[in-house]
Amino acid sequence: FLPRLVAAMEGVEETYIMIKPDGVQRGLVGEIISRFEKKGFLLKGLKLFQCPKELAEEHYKDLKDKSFYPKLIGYITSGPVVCMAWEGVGVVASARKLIGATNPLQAEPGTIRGDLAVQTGRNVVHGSDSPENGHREIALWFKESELCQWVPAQAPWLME
Ligand code: IDP
Ligand code: MG
Repeated sequence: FLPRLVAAMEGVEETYIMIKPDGVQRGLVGEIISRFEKKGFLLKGLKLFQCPKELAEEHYKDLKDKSFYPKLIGYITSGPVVCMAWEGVGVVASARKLIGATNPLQAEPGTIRGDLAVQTGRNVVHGSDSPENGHREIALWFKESELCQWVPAQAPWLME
């Protein structure tokens, strides 16, 4: 199985997924992790973390001119978040589909935001928007030593 598995790794991407403080406070951690796990992506990093203000500002630096930016930084630093690094072929766009539209009222039923949230300012989860940002954000939120390279036992049953 292993040579075929390595061949299947062509086009592999990584994405940074974060359960925001509302998701943690509302007890949705297991539910949200479970959706990515069941889909079949590979979990490479996972931690509960109190985000410092400087890190939140760096993560959301592209939004610093938006009117909601101060509230966004307050929201993300208001309590612990769950940081995750997920790997897989096409994982960036697929994770964004699992998450759903930014405004939960416009997110499709079946998506995380569509099922579990009502407001843009409390939309429970973050997902990187491009493979480049996936790399950038994982490097921003994780130390190299916090990431595991491993092959799950179920790998040959997920990828041919
Ligand atoms: P995304 O999380 O779906 O990629 P972005 O446009 O990158 O959406 O915005 C980042 C985050 O900023 C959103 O997930 C949401 O928490 C917050 N945000 C975006 N637009 C608004 C808004 O109009 N009001 C309040 N918060 C917002
Ligand atoms: Mg975004």
